[in-house]
Amino acid sequence: MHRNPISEESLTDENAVLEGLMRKEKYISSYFLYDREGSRLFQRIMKMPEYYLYEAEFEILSEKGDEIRQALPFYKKPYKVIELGAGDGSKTVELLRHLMKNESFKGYLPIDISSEATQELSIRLAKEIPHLEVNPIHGNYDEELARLIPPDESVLLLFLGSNIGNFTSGRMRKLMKGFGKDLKSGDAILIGFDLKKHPRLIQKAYDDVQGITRAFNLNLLARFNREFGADFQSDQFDFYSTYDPVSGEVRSYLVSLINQEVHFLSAGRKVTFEKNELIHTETPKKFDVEEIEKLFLDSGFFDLQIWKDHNDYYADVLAVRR
Ligand code: AVJ
Repeated sequence: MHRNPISEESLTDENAVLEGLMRKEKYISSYFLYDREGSRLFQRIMKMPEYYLYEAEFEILSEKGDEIRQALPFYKKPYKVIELGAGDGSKTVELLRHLMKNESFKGYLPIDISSEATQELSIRLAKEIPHLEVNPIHGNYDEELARLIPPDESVLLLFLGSNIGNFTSGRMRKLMKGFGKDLKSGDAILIGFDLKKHPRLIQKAYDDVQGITRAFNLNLLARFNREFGADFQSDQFDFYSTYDPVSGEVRSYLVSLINQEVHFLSAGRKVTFEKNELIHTETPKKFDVEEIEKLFLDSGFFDLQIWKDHNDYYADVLAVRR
């Protein structure tokens, strides 16, 4: 069983969920969104026209991938690429293709909590970049990272897809400091950030008319029914998402439509919901460039280089560990 990276350390998954649902402001970690069904729904989200993030980062990695390669601080020293939360890696393939132009690029280690996603990725890579050495790891990145850093090779750490935006500011800082601790001096990190933009564009990306994002969030309840023997009735919950352009935070919720009790059979526990009570599920954050620079400099990284898509919707930022 993996540990939940967002909630209290060392709780089992079920206890972490229950702990969040017993709070005054109910909460489910976004970590639980990515079971098999959730990962499938997230792949559909990435293909929606409203979800601009995917295309924007795809554009950067395919069109600027060669500049990124040339900006790496490794010269001719051998290095490996470790990717956190790789998912199906369909954008990363674009960057890896550019990196293959140097013999010093020695291999790719994608880490993800979805084993289906990393499996799909291995198959794709075997076909598309047959000479690349790929070593997929199924697990939690905060546990795996330190273990995976090779002592005698440099590392390019990838944290793409704006995954960093789903951490609260305190945890984001901790995470960045953790990267700084795990990486060696001279290693590099490339992080994808979604940028602040017209609020309506962001609102639509996280509350699509087709209802795929809604299904993605409601899948949490179905998952708990499947895995923990809970008895959530999905049709008694709604989905609501809102964007605050000042803080840059999207906040997504499930809303209880009635007064109701939900039982977690295996744990023998009960959770009560009042009509209109919320469960907070996600807080994807949008950044401005000043905030991004501060985040890196405060966590021991320097030599920042920023690439954006042609709309200025999204940024991939490269930095070197001091
Ligand atoms: C996978 C966390 C980057 O925040 O954009 C997409 C998840 N949630 N639509 C994001 C998500 C709703 C996504 N991340």
